[in-house]
Amino acid sequence: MNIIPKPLHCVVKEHTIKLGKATKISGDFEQTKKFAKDILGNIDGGEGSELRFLTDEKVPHEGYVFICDKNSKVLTISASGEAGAFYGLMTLKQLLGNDDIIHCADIQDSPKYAYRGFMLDSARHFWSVEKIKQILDIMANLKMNIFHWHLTDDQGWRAEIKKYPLLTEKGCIRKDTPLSLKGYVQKKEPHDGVEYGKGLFYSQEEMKDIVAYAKERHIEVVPEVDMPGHMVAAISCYPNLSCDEKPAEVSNRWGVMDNICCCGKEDVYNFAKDIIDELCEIFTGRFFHIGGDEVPKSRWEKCPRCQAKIKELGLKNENALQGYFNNEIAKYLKSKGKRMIGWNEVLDAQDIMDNDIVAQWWVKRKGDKNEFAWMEKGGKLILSMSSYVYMDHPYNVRPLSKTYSLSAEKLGVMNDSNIFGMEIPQWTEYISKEQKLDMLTFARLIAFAEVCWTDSSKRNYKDFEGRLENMRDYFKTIKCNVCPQKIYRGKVYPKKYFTNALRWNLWRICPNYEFDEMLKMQNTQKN
Ligand code: TNX
Repeated sequence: MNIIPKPLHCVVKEHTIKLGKATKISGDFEQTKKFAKDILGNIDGGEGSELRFLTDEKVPHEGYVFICDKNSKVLTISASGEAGAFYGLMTLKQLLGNDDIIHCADIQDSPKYAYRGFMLDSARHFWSVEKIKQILDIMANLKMNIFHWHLTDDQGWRAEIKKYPLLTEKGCIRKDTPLSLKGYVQKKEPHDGVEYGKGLFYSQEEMKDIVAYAKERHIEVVPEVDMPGHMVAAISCYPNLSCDEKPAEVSNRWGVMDNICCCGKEDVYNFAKDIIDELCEIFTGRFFHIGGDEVPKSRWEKCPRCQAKIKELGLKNENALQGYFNNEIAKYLKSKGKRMIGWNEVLDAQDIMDNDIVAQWWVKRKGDKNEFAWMEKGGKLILSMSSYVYMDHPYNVRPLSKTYSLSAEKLGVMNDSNIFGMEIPQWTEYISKEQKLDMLTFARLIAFAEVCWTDSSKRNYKDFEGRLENMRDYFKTIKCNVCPQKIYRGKVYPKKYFTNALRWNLWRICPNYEFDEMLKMQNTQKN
């Protein structure tokens, strides 16, 4: 059966049912029935058939039971809630494909993980509201339910904050954009020489629109404001946020910046809380992501205010100061009914940290001691291991099969009870065009949807790839353009003497090489 993610149990039947405009849509789940009408409304015929939605409390949350009755031409989708009914409908949509007849199957389905996320970096490059809605449609089709929105970074601030208008007047603009990391260490990497970002931010109305659009599709939007590091864009507008208070420019370099917020200053805590106040009015979900990754402490070590704060609070060191900052923000978020998420570096101060924080595990460090200690205490993790899932890296280094092979066990986690779920991030340093975004996002998003929905014991890469190829045209109709098989298999520059180290280096000096290869392939196909 051409269904992705692969359902838990599926028994294929011999018979078919013809559905269409004339199909009677009956039963519960009003919101899902509206979507069903839209889907079937595009197809002629279907007389005498019925699509029936039923409430069944026994079906697990987000799960559904799908039954095709041969004689009565009734297709029943049962679920305990609207999300499950919607996912049953998404399965039906895939079974229809670009056809109007479905080959019947009895399906019982529910997800492995409750948190199935995709992250988009809108800070390095901006993506239109329309493009984001298109991605949300595709996510819904793949039964994914978290859209993590990376809205701020050193190279651009993209969320309108009424109290701090400079953030989107000045903080969204950088002088130019690096083209690669060639000569990076000597600070000589090439730039495009073109100013980027004027007016490229989301108004509060636009963000509300995205949240509502996602919600209708059972997707929760998790905003991220990366703090106290990755804050150069904000510091360039309000230099008093930094330790030395010196004027700064929105960064036009990639990587980790040592100019971070000064956690010895009340101003910084108040600024963070003001931002949270405005964004919590817009993002109505359960979570708020505060980043917390890549926070070099060199400035804090020399900053009299940071040192005074460490002394005053009796903290062990600079890591503990970040832990204190995290706790203050977590407490504030909790008072607003939100749970804080941070990248796994926040675990460096776990001895003093609120246990309710969720850590997103993207990078391996110090033998993973901190992450395992956190789980032992009952702390929750989201799995986003860069070596498996990062989408911005070339397939040549990380073929699709590698992403598909991810599981908690692979990371040494034998007890799943502290795994909140999984998320796949798309960072956009080198992605400025929608065509490249599609190429690097969709094949992996489709594979990943199966990784977080279907238990690893039921997954098989070859079988998955077969379904992906069978469904290529279907995905195209929902604007999900999957890159060529040769690309996602990582077969560009596959020569034996190309070690992985060489493949990385090639990407560092020429991050477009795989994309260029794809364009060439497409052009020769046309000829
Ligand atoms: C690391 S993942 C980062 C990002 C970069 C990404 C590039 C994480 C929490 N930090 O700032 O964009 O690598 O792959």
